Amino acid sequence: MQIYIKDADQIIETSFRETFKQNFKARKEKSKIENLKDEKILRVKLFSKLIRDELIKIEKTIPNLNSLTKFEFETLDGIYKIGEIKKAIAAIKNSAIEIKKLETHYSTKIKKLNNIDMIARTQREFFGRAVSFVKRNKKRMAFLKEVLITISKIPKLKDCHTIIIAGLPNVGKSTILSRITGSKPEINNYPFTTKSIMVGYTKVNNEEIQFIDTPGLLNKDEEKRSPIEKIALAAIRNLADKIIFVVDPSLSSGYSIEEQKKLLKRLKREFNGKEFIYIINKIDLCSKEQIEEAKKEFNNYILSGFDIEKKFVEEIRERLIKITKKQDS
Ligand SMILES: Nc1nc2c(ncn2[C@@H]2O[C@H](COP(=O)(O)OP(=O)(O)OP(=O)(O)O)[C@@H](O)[C@H]2O)c(=O)[nH]1
Ligand SMILES: [Mg+2]
Repeated sequence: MQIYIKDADQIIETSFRETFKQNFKARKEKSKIENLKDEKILRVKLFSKLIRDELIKIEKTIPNLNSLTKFEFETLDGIYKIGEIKKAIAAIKNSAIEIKKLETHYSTKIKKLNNIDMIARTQREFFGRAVSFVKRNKKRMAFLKEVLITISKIPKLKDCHTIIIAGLPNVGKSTILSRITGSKPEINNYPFTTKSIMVGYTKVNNEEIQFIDTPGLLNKDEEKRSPIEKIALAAIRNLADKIIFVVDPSLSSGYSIEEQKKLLKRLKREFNGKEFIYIINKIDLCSKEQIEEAKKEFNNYILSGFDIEKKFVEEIRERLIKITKKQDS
């Protein structure tokens, strides 16, 4: 997406430059004053068109707000309020209409004049009024530019069955994502504020399931999250149907079961009422005792590890089939 939106001063400056660059050919059969009027009107029309084109371009650059995904809509609404964005676009569009009206009014006026000074003054008056319409939109243009930049940073999430992959760092979340989504998963790395969101897809029963790995975001304390991170999470919460919680009992990630349970407790609060699927990962690295302890803590678990990858994928797919069936009924 092209983010380039000119600001008000740039629009005014380039429109003036283009307007006066244009050559005007005087016609021999016309009087000096008639030629002068033609020239002034030509430049009024050109300036009006250049400015209106720029204003309309702003509206065209903003994606259609009615065709945003639920995730994009919620994220934008949370930060700016969709109503405010619509108002800004409408005001800019309206200014373009008003400038067109001014163009007609001043062209007609110039045509009727017979005094050189008056003709020049009337043209100047048009420029002044058109410029003031652009200047009036200065804040709105800056606002829409910011909205556009935010839109470009929102990961392209779909409105389909969505599962969040959560767990402490290094427990194997990304590995689980690629195990589930196949050998060549469509895994995208979106820069999202300071962190990134990874998205992968798989199909069961012809239905697409979207997996979101949100490294760092979920493990952060609420108060340490930036406003945009909070909004992103609110939107993800809204999209998520289930949460896969990855547990690593092997201690190789550097976290004890107790610490992992603490995160789970917080996520249960945060994703209140959502179903959790527990994956006990890295069992190839675990002692029997570690596996037994984890099994007791996390009911309805699925085991995962380098030595049982095929079995894991079969089990998780069975679970996913149940999920899609449940949601469709
Ligand atoms: N032995 C073993 N190692 C695993 C398994 N799954 C993942 N790992 C390793 O654990 C390390 C971390 O895996 P990742 O998938 O990157 O973990 P993550 O949770 O996505 O990590 P962050 O993105 O940093 O939070 C990597 O070196 C993986 O190869 C497993 O089942 N067995
Ligand atoms: Mg990862």
